[in-house]
Amino acid sequence: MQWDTIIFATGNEGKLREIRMIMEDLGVRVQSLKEAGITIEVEENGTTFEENAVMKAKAIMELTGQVVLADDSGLEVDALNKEPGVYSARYMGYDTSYHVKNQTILERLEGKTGEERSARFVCVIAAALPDGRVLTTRGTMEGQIGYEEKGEHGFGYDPIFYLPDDGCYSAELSLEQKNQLSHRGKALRLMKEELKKLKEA
Ligand code: ITT
Repeated sequence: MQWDTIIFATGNEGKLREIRMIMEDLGVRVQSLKEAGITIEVEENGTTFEENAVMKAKAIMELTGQVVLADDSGLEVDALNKEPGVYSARYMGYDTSYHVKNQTILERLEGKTGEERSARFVCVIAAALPDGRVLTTRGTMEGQIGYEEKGEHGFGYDPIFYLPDDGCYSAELSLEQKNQLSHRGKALRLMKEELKKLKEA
């Protein structure tokens, strides 16, 4: 199996920054879809993070014959029946700004306090190998929806995601700090261990 380059099947620049930092020491070149010259959009019509991550990774593996990783992730807000969940990127439409999406979630939680605002980020990483094997790993980051938007780092829903144990919002964390704590950091580190074992086998 070719291990010099793997493709990470995402078009999300925020995810890519985090992924590249964590995968740095794997000894493999991590290529984005753009760098691999791939412009197709994979339809994400699954109902779970696992289904969508596997769908994305397999579609690009079948196109390229290379080892392909994909991330499907989102925000689950308990008081909103775990919305936006797998629809996090599509919530209120792809083209709606995150400022508007974030303000809407804050408004929908008006009157709720403390634990009633519990939420989590979920990330599933899928690996599709050219021999047909598929692996998945999952990571979560527990927290609460804050009362305002705060912080300049990260992307998406980070400005409204409050971490009670750390006393700050996810968008206030540096890239290094977020990778230590985040759903994506956890899922990627687990996947990195799986890939190391496969590479050495
Ligand atoms: P790709 O499918 O191309 O990877 P996408 O942005 O469409 O990119 P998803 O379908 O997995 O990705 O949707 C994930 C959405 O969940 C993402 O767009 C954010 O709105 C939200 N999200 C996931 N991880 C996040 C994080 O670490 N911080 C903030 N928001 C996050």
